[in-house]
Amino acid sequence: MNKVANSERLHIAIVGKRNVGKSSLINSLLGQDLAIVSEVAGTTTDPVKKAAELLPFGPVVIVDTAGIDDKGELGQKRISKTVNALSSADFAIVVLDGRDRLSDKERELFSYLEKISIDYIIAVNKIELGVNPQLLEELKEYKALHFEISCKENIGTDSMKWKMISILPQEQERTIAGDLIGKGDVIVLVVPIDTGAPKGRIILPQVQTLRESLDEDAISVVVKERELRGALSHLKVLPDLVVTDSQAIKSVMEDVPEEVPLTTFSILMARYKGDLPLFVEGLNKVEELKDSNKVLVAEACTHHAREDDIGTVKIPGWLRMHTKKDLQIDIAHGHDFPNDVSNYDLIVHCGGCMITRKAMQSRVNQAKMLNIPIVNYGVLISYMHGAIPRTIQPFDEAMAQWDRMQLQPL
Ligand SMILES: Nc1nc2c(ncn2[C@@H]2O[C@H](COP(=O)(O)OP(=O)(O)OP(=O)(O)O)[C@@H](O)[C@H]2O)c(=O)[nH]1
Ligand code: SF4
Ligand SMILES: [Mg+2]
Repeated sequence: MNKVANSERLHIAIVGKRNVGKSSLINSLLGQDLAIVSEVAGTTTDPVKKAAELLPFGPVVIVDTAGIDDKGELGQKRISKTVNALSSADFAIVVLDGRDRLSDKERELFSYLEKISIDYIIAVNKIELGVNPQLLEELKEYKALHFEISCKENIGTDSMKWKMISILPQEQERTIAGDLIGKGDVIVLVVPIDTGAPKGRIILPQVQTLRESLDEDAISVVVKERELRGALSHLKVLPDLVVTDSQAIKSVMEDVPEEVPLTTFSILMARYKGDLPLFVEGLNKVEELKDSNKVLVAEACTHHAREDDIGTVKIPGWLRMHTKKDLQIDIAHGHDFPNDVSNYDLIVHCGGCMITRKAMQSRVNQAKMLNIPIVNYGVLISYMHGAIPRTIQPFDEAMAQWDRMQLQPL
């Protein structure tokens, strides 16, 4: 089975006013009737993600969205969900009705896409019913390529698809841990199977690290924390790298000899999707928190909310115990990341394994732009357990950041 995780696929959002043919375009691009099409304006109400093979490009997620001209209070909520979906997209197709002129909503949409640096193309649809020459004139103001198509009559959709594939952003090949691993290295992965572990499987960062270790022709040993000591004593050599779940860091640190590089899956994630030196810098703020300061604990999916209490209980508990301050702590799950985080003093974000790098980066950039310190669970948990700087030692930039700070290991 060749299944690429959704968070690793390029996300293409299809946006535009109601009834312009967004869902029809998805069906045309994928050559299948996947999205619901109807003449009723407002058929698509929530962003709908479809994992698909966009041939010959490869695996993508196509995000169908509600019209940007939806009306009323509910309409506003739908529009804000569309805007949210756009912030995690890598590319967008704006669909227009060829008979109309450009509306203010569509102009705002172009400005927004340019502001958040998302490349897009424009699909002028329904051309078999006619094309408004003024619309084509108005589109000349914009740099984005436009294509005149008809989803209904299958005109121009194929050539648009080919051109789009040639300009889709190519994600730089990134590794979660591959650059730390050499051929023949011995890599030990510590994977606790506790109440937080999903039934019958292991979580994405662990799978990705194991896969990259295999790709690098390393020798991979996977154990629970209780078996770690036994595994290390059976090995004839010291491991070249140990990676553990953050929550087991205290006992793992005691079991792994000082000279062995040790890090956590969540710190690997911080580097892979977020910004590890920035998260290390965020630890400064933990020491400066004052009574009634506001902290946002953000989880990118609802996994932990269901499976354990890391974000709701443990992180708030550790923060309050460590700072001895009366903190105001808000928790955001899934897509509920606030549009405006300007009134927070610190953001503590989860590893973000289930969202795209783009989505994680957009949250990190929001914090950066507003000068709000941000850490991730892995960096914070390691720090709280006295494992920083040890767990960031393999990463030069993060270590350089730590060395610039006045903090001491706890
Ligand atoms: N004539 C013509 N009709 C089209 C074309 N593409 C889509 N339609 C029709 O336009 C209507 C709306 O199509 P959808 O694909 O549901 O449009 P949408 O933008 O997803 O609409 P909402 O989800 O309601 O925002 C349907 O009746 C389609 O059959 C086209 O190229 N030509
Ligand atoms: S995205 Fe965040 S909350 Fe969801 S499983 Fe990954 S680390 Fe946990
Ligand atoms: Mg639709």
